[in-house]
Amino acid sequence: MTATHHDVDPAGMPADGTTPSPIPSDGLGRPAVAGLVAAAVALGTTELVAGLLPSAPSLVVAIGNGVVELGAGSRVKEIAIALFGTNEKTALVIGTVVLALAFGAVLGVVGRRRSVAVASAGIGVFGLLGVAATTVNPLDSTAWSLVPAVLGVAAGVLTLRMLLRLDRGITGAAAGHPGVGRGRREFLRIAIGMAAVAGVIGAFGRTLSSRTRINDAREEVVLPEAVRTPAPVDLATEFEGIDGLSPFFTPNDAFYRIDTALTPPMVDVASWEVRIHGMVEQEVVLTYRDLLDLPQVEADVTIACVSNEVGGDLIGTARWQGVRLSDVLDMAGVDPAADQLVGRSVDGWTAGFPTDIAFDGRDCLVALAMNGEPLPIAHGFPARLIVPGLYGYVSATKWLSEIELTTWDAFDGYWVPRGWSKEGPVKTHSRIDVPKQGAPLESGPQVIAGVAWAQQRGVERVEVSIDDGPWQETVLADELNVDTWRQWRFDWDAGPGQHVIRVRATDRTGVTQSADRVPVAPNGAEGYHTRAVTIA
Ligand SMILES: Nc1nc2c(c(=O)[nH]1)N[C@H]1C(S)=C(S)[C@@H](COP(=O)(O)O)O[C@H]1N2
Ligand SMILES: [Mo]
Repeated sequence: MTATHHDVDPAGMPADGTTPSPIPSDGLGRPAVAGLVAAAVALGTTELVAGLLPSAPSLVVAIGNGVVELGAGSRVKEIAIALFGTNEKTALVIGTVVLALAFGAVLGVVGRRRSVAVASAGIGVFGLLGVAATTVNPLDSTAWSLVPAVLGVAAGVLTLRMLLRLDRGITGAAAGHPGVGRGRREFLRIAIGMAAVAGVIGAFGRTLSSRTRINDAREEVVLPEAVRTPAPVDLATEFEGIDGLSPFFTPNDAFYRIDTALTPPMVDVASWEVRIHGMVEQEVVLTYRDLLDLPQVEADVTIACVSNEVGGDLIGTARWQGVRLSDVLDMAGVDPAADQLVGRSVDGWTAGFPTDIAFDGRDCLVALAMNGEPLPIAHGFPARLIVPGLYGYVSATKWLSEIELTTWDAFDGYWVPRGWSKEGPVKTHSRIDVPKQGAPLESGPQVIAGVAWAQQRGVERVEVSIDDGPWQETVLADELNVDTWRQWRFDWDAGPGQHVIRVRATDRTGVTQSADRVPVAPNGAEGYHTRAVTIA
């Protein structure tokens, strides 16, 4: 076995186990690693606990802020900005973590050379420092900070003791003993494993707390008054009592969600902006505040997914509020040659549609609110596009970060190269909501009801056919506008036996939806929705 400097302790004593030494040690590397890992576990635990408890502040952030507030502040901040650009918050967090880990390494050595109790107390002091730092920011709860502090210190102390015990076992064994090599490898394995776990739980805790912060910011938004759409026609009470029929407005928590995001992007409105650029006279950058301060309009629009199967539920109606897309485009001055408008999200998803659509009078919005509340995070907070008449995949960019004016040929949105049509107008369609498929029913009067949509054209007529019989006209709820679906109902005198109900819609251009089944790709399903029911 070749001797390395690790085999000799700093006092120059050979650690061959034969020389009596008050502190047998083959170096301070492992104790330092033990302390560093213990500090990482302590920090990871505090961040996890702070993330899980909405009222518990992050001790790392609190210490970072505390350092800035206390005297040396401006200088620290200057250095941080010089080193990390304007993102001094991140710099403070990184700085605090690095210092804490270094302090942990020192404590590891202290624990090895002097006493574990002293080192444990050191970890405790660091926890107290974190608690003390929360008093600097009036928004941090010092009482709640005790929970992550106590649990973090406990986890750190346990880790330190465990790793130092392992180290003592290794150095206690005779050098050159085959068990020593194995012990060293095991120590490293455990130390690296624990550090990795600490990193993962810490990062997870940070994600959880940023989620809480962004939810809080969203809840604090005060929506400005919007120009009301004409008072909605009395949406026929005769449709309200139909059990199982889709309500005219889809509640936000029941609204379908489709996107490529694994978890919805968490956008911090304090730093978020949307940039209107490309083929424009001047680039325009708008903050969330700017958008809230622009004239607000409301529009009731049914949006649908191109992937909605016949009879599917990837469709919903909401009252959207926001800024007219044409208003923000006019601020930038669109080059007449820019015949494609591309929306890009904070996570890089894109959707493009003809620029003309934004100016043809339909209610295209940079939407900020959905059914009277700021956009839910899953539906695009802080802002998304809403374009009546187009499927979402070519238009409805959520978590909007850019509006780029370009040409039709210069760019294809996210789904286009993946086999979906470049243009995505919504097809005229209808769905049966009640009775449910296979529902056991009594013979006698039954209500058949559902929804039909033909955004931009309007629904003219909905018909049902029972058991391949003649098409019979249904009763339609009043039309709110051409961009929202219409509920329909049909009173049926049901006789016993098996029955098949079919539905079809005709739009105001006179086009009746096609009977031929086509799949959702490349531009939306076609075919009649049918329901099989059994009447007792
Ligand atoms: N950023 C982003 N926006 C997106 C998508 C996406 O994947 N990412 N999907 C689109 C699709 S395919 C549809 S159908 C609608 C769905 O909007 P919703 O989830 O609010 O119902 O969002 C659109 N906007
Ligand atoms: Mo979609």
